[in-house]
Amino acid sequence: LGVGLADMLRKQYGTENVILSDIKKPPPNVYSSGPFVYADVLDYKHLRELIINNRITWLVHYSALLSAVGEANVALARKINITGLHNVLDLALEHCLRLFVPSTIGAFGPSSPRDPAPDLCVQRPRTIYGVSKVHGELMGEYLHHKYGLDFRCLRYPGVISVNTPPGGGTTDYAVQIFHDALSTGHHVCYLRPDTRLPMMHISDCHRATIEFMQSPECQLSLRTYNIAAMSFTPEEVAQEIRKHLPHLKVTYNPDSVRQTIADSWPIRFDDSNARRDWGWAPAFGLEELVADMLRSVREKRTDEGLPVR
Ligand code: AKB
Repeated sequence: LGVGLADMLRKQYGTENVILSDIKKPPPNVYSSGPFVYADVLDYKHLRELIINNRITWLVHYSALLSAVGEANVALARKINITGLHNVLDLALEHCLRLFVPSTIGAFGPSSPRDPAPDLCVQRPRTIYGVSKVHGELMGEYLHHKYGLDFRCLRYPGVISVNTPPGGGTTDYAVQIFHDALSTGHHVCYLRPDTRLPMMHISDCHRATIEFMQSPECQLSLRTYNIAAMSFTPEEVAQEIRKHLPHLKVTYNPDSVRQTIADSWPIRFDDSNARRDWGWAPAFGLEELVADMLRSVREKRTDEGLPVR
C-alpha cells in the first residue's frame, strides 16, 4: 500500500518530501523512485530520530499483521499492531504530526450491524487484528479530544492491488483470483461462493487517503470514517472475470479460520458521513476493477517474462 500512496503524494508534494520506510529491503525501483529509510515501529528512539532529522510533519502508519496471519501469530500481532501503534501515537503527539492510521472492515464483529455497517455502532471483533484496530481508533480519538492530536483514520474495505501481493488477509482471494485467472486458469477459493465483503480498488483507496488527509479539520465531524466502493462475492467476481476469460474455473474449499472471520464482518459499509463531510466518491465499480486488474496483472506477468493466458 505504501509505495503507491508515496508515488501519488510525491506527484503533489515533490519526490524529496515523501519518505518511504520498511523493515524489509524493497525492490530496486523503490530506491530509485525517491527517499527510502529503514524504520522499525518497535524502535521508538530510532523513529524519533527519523522524525526530527527529516522534519516530518505527516505520518502514515501502515505497519500491521492482517486478520488471518494475526490469528496464526497473536503475540507478534499484539506487538506490531498495538505496541507499534503506541510508539507512533506518542511520537505524533510529541512532534505535532498529522497522523493517519488505517482501520478496516475487520474492526467490526458478529454483533455489529452487517448490511450496512455504519460509522458508529457496536464493535466487538473476534480477531486480534480487529481488536488492535478498534484499540487504535479509540486511542487516536482519545488523544485527539484530550490533547488535540490531529489523528485521522479510515476504515478500509478489502483493498485490491496488483502490486501488493496477498499478505495474510481474509480478502486476499480477491487479488489471487486475478493471478490464477491469467496463469493456470484455475482458482481454489478459501471462502464460500456467496461470501459478500466490501472491496475497493487500490487507486480509490490511495485517493481517499490523500483527500481525507488534505481536508481542513473544520470539515471533519468524525476522526474515523468508513469508506466504501463496492461489495461482491467470490462467485460474482469470477463471473465478471469470465466476461474476459470465459474458461476461468473456480473451486471452493472453505478454510474454517478465514470463513469464520469473513462471516463476522460487514457485508456492506455505510460511508455516507465520508461522502458528506469531505466529498468521498469512489471511481471504480466491479466492472472497472476487473478490467483494470486483468490489464495490470497481464502487463506485470509479461514484464516478468511469465506466460499469460
Ligand atoms: C484483511 O483481510 O485482513 C484485510 C482487511 C480487510 O483489513 N485485507
